[in-house]
Amino acid sequence: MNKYTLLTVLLLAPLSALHAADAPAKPNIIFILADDLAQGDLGCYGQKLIKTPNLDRMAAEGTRYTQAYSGTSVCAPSRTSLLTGLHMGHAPVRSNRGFQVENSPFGGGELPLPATTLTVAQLLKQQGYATACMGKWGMGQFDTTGSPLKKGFDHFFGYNSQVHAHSYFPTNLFCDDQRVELPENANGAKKTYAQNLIQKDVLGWVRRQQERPFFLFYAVTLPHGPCDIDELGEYAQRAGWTPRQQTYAAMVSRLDADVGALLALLKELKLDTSTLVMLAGDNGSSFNAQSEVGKFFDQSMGGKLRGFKRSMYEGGLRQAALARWPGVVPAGRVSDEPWAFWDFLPTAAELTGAKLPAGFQPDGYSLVSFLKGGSAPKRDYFYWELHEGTTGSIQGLRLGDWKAVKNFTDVPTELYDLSKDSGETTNLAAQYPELVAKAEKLMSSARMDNTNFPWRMRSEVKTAAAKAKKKAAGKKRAGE
Ligand SMILES: [Ca+2]
Repeated sequence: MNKYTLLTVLLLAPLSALHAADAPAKPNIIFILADDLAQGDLGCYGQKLIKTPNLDRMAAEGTRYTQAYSGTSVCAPSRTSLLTGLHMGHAPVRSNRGFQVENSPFGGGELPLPATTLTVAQLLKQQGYATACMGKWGMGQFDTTGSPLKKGFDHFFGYNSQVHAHSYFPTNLFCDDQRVELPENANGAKKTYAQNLIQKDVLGWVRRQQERPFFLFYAVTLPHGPCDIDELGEYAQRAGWTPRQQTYAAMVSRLDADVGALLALLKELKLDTSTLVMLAGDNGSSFNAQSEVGKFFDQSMGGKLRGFKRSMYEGGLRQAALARWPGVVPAGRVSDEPWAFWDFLPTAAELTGAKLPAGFQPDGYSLVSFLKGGSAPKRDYFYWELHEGTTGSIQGLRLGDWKAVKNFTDVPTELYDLSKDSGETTNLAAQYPELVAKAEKLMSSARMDNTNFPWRMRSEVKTAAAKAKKKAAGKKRAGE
């Protein structure tokens, strides 16, 4: 062995030893984000009709959280919060918003993350991690500052744009920033189910990560609409179920099976004791609790959670959330303590010894001690906002067990006691005006204005929507 070979061996030794050690200095980190999953969809949260054996086992082998909160109640801002450590008062993306670069070869996308916004992937890349995002991105096309490849990910596979992800049988996906053509799906043919390709890419990528610790952000599109799948499996036999109910159940069970295969791969590669795997929904269900899907699968969990996607009530914000890391995260623990997506970046920083840049203050707190079996970090409040075309601007704030919701309608700020009323049925605002005043003050001080997201009353949004509809109808008539 010459001195250069020896030097190479010495340099590589600590890296190759990482996977073999029981308590690695730099564990692998996987965050699986399921799109529009309702907390009650999983067997481990009480679901009786949809089978989720792998996720139920993941919960039994790890910890299940009953009060984990998303960044907000729709996709792009919720993901932004997860990746940036910022809550909605400071996040650069606060709604789903289309964004089109003129003459872009990639087509439309969403409002991009700014160049100056730090992501957890950038932080971990600086720590020597291999990084990948598979599934759905939605935070900037490849020719914008928000490209996943500019936000710390070495590799991307799937849908960049949320709108593109509204097809499960698309005619193309993206591998990094290169189009992967799927001509077999042209003209509405349903030959290749995108999730199958995405899952294959995930498993292949993990298998190739033998030299360095890795961070995988697996942003699964399941079970987001449209209800569509290649195989109904056992649900094809369910008498009395509607096609939509069969399909939705099959999509949740596919999510379960695909996560199961990933966990099995970690075991096969002897990586499961050196890998933290977290899973959560990105926002509440897409379905109203009284709908064909919401009611049939009891997504409100017997009225325990009010509201769904696009709402500031618990059903829009509280997620199914699991963590598994054998030997580190306690097995079989169920925690009712609250935490939120903006805690993920500080958690990853502590786990890997990453130093946050000077001047950067995340809104979240590290969950490392909590994950290991301790208490959740103490904090003054949780804060959410959202600016969607259908809802106008809305705000939510949790203060201890109190929850304030401000819908910017003619109904003033609502107040609920989550310790007795997780279903937010009884508005106690009139009885506790001092608490309402405190919550309103915090809703103001927790946030900074962002010119991309001006406040809009729900009534303004409705008037604008009605005008746009009238104009569109007029154009249609004129064209006929
Ligand atoms: Ca979503």
